Amino acid sequence: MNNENKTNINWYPGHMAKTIRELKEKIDLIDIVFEVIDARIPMSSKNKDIENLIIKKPHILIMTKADLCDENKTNKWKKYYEEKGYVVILINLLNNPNMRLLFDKINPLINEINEKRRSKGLKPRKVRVAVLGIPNVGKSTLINRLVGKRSTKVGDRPGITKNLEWIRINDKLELLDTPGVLWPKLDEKSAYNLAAMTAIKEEVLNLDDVAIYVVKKMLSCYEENIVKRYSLTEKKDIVKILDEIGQKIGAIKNNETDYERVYRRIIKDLQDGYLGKITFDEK
Ligand SMILES: Nc1nc2c(ncn2[C@@H]2O[C@H](COP(=O)(O)OP(=O)(O)OP(=O)(O)O)[C@@H](O)[C@H]2O)c(=O)[nH]1
Ligand SMILES: [Mg+2]
Repeated sequence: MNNENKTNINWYPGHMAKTIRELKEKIDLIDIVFEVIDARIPMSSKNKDIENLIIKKPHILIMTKADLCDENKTNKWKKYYEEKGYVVILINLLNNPNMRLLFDKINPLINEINEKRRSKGLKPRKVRVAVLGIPNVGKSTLINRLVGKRSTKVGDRPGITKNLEWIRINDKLELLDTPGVLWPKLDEKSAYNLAAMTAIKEEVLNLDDVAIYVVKKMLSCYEENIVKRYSLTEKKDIVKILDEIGQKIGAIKNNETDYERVYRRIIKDLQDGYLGKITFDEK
């Protein structure tokens, strides 16, 4: 374990800066914004650079991955954002999501925009919605759900969408799919939360740091879940805990714990929901 090499997680490749630049250029073309965040990290997954860019646009805050979050905690965040004036939707985009919920919120905005055009003597036109957010939160999945078929690429890694892409939804609506963007200097807590929830490319991470962060966070907030998952008897000494997990999952090499496998399993279990429904941002 290279604990002395403390992670200074940062992932702000050129395409993210380029996306922000292109969005700034296009912002006047955009009528409405869907800001997509991860319900498990409602604060860490909200990008201030995006917030600043869209401050004057009507927008809807969409919290995805509702199936994986701790509803109790996430609902507090939902309420917090609602009190700040946001229209918020908490949604599970897998398993037949009810997109009516979203259309019910967009339709009044569409009507309002067309009404404004009409009052200026302009013809109604397709309303343009930009779907923005950090990597891997489900922006493209959301668009596919709205179109009703797979029209843009999705994947369980960050950085799947590479370019801005307009997608027609119906006669009234057009959506802009965008690559996920982070911001240049991540604070440590957000960085670990983002890393744990796969918003950051694996290649730039020290998996040991991320996995240990997850274990500690689980022990402090969801002790029962992690103890049960790996039949832990140890709850304090991190090396002993990792050894116990190694034993439990059979990650043993030459009679020693295969830590690399242990780290990967912990992170994967978290992401796949095997550590229970969790929310890592505290409200
Ligand atoms: N469990 C769960 N998984 C989801 C949900 N929404 C999206 N996903 C998964 O999250 C992963 C990322 O989805 P994408 O739609 O590619 O995410 P994106 O925001 O477009 O990502 P980038 O293009 O990389 O910025 C995929 O594996 C989806 O199946 C959800 O509500 N619940
Ligand atoms: Mg995408």
